[in-house]
Amino acid sequence: ILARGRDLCKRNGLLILSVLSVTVGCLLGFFLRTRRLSPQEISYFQFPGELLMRMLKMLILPLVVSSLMSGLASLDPKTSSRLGILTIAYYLWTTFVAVIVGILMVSIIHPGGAAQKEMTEQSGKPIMSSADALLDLIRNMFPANLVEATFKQYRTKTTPVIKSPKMASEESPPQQILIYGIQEENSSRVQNFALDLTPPPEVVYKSEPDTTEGMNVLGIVIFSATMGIMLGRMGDSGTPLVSFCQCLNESVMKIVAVAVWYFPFGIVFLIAGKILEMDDPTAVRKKLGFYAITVVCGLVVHGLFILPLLYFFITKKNPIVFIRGILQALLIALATSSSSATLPITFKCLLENNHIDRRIARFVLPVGATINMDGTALYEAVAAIFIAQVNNYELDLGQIITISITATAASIGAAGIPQAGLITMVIVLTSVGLPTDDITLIIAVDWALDRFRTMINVLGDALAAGIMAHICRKDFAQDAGTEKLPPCET
Ligand code: DAS
Repeated sequence: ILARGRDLCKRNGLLILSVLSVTVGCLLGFFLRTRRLSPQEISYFQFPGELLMRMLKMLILPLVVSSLMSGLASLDPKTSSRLGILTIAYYLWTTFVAVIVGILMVSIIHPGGAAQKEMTEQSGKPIMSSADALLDLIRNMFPANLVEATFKQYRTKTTPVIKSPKMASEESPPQQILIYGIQEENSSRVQNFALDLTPPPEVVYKSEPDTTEGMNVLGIVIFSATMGIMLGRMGDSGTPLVSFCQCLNESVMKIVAVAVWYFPFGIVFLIAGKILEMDDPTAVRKKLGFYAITVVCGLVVHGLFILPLLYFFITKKNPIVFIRGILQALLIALATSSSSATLPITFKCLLENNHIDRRIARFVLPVGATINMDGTALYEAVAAIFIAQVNNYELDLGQIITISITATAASIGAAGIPQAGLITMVIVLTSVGLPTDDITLIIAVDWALDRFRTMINVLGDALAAGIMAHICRKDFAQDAGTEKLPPCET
């Protein structure tokens, strides 16, 4: 028994540690809430968790660029275009299915009834038109400066864009919904908008710019994928750069193998620190209980039934074994609520536990972490219809179809960072004329639901890699594991 126990710990030590760290983090967080720590003490307590997030973010740029460029370059043009078309088609299809699941769930459970509010008047005007918001998403796919757009500390200025009149009343000061936008120097254009809701008055009038960390990996993916395909066509003359990317990718994965032993420690403080910050759970339970249940039910149906069944029918393999292999990545997704930050671990799990061909993983995962967000798409559809229900606003079939399309598009444009889905939700709401400031209704539980939808996002990417590896297995059989460059294409 000792030998078996030792073997189990050796094989799954990290996974066991991570499960324990999530549990300890939750217990510690709720215990410390009773101690009423000061904001300063909370910020010190959150430091180890902040280090974990920074370690993961530090690895994303080199990992995504090296994976895509070396992965695509080592595929012959026919295989890379076939893999690309199949992957994108699969991603769009599963994202749309997720939206349909969400719409069905929210229509059946009808959580908006419990949170009904008197419909006084159409509150607040849309923060920005859906056309502007969609243009902003497309604009961000082509950042002027790739590295800056990916990891710059966004200098933001508080830009009071909307006062929600229904909240302003005599006894309470006018609250504001602010758009923390990226204002380019000397221009009024708000780019890469993010929502920050009703901070206490003293924050609203803070003069110096606030800073929020941002990440827009989409630009990297487009650049790296294009470069990878170009390199693949250059044959031997592209060897130096491809070899550099292969070495870079290997070294990043070795850093991950070392850093990953810090993660359980960081997860404890990341989760506990978040619990210390959250609103009073009882205050949100009655209004948002059914809403949270609807989202979780939708995520479970899509993530634990539809996606695994799709994997089983296509590959004829046991999805449970596959999912067990990526449990570590799912836990990191739960702890960080960032699918981009989880990417290094998703790679590690797929290559080491599920033995997916690295050339498949190097393409499918980075693209998936940026444009394939089933959990987010489902969530945005549910949230939009929930807000319509709360406002007693009857959506017709055309609006439901609009929601399913815009939720799919918004999830593609959402970055793999915490609460990105809340930000792009503006597009879905404005596309059907719903009041955008009603996002305040769901903000209280968004940080928790974000973790679960991020898990489904990561699960969807990983299963996609497994499915693509099965579909393209013949293309890779002859030179499995090697990464020789295809002959130069004249
Ligand atoms: N947290 C996002 C992610 O990393 C998902 C979301 O915000 O909806 O996938």
